[in-house]
This record gives sequence, structure tokens and C-alpha cells, in this order.
Amino acid sequence: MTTRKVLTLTLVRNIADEVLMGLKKRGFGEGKWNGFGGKVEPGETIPQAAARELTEECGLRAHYLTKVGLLDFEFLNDPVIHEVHVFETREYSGTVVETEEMSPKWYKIEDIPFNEMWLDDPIWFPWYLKGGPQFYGYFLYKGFDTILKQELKSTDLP
Ligand code: 6U4
Ligand code: NA
Ligand code: NA
Repeated sequence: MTTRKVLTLTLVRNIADEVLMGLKKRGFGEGKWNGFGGKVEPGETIPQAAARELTEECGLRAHYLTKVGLLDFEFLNDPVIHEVHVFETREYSGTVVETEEMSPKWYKIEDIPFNEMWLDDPIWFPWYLKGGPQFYGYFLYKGFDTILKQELKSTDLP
């Protein structure tokens, strides 16, 4: 039987149009640059989890979160589907700080380090960066270095 693990992923954009990426220092995705996020805890909404994880991982407080996409990840021979809710914030306060989990850095769009990110990121990130409509993505991984199946389409998120 498959189960779903609900996660958030938040991308921060500044007025210079740079994207804040975090180098994950521990746990799932260690050594990869990524947005900020984690598991939704019991009793919180998905946007609340996104806001909490953002603050925990890089110190910023989101004033406004926009839903940009939904990603489902499956790993071959693993019954757990990772359901990742992707948000963007352009309105936030606070100071970017390094945390135990993440080492944050602003990237110009042309410098985003795709070769040190999840393999699926070069597929859906450009869609996000162009400001396209909300997207739905599905990726089936074999291990962490091979994508066996992929899908990316526009959708309307609730
Ligand atoms: P802790 O250690 O509790 O703070 P936790 O809440 O367990 O962290 P974590 O850090 O494991 O969550 O969450 C994984 C993060 O990685 C989430 O933000 C979602 C993101 N993520 C997972 N798979 C991804 C993938 N294939 N591509 C991607 N982001 C992914 O871009
Ligand atoms: Na996390
Ligand atoms: Na967490």
C-alpha cells in the first residue's frame, strides 16, 4: 500500500530577481542546493508548514506565499510517495542566516547550480522561473541519480 508524505518547498525571490538557495547540510538531499522546506506536522496547514520551515532553515519570515506547483516523487520499490507543495515568496522580512540544516546563498538566475541540485530541478525550475502557470510534476526515481519516468503539466491548484 502506498502512503503519502506531505512536504513543502519554498523559493524566495528578492527585488534583484535572485533566488535564495540552501545547501542542505544533513538528512534527505544532503549536499544538494534546494529551496527551503520539510514535513508538514500534525495540526498545521500546508502553508503554515511552508512558513515555519522557511524560518527554521534560513531565518526569513514570509509575509505572503504563492502556490506555484505540486510535485509527486516516487522511488522504485518504495511505497512512500513524496508530495511536495512548492511555494514562492517575494514578500518577507528578517535576515538570512545559516542554520544547522542549510547554508543559504542568493543566486542570479543564470548561475543557479543545477548540476548540484535534484535531477528533477532542471525540468521544473525553468517553468517556475518563467512565471508560468501553476504546474504539476511527477517523477519516478531509481535511487537518487536516475529518473525513470517524468511528467510536467500545467494545473490549477486549490
Ligand atoms: P527536518 O530534518 O525534520 O528539518 P524534514 O522536515 O524531515 O527535515 P526534509 O528536510 O527531509 O524535511 O525535507 C525535504 C525537503 O526536500 C523538502 O523541502 C522537499 C524537498 N525535496 C524532496 N525531494 C525533492 C526533489 N526531488 N526535488 C526538489 N526538492 C525535493 O527540488
Ligand atoms: Na527540513
Ligand atoms: Na521539519
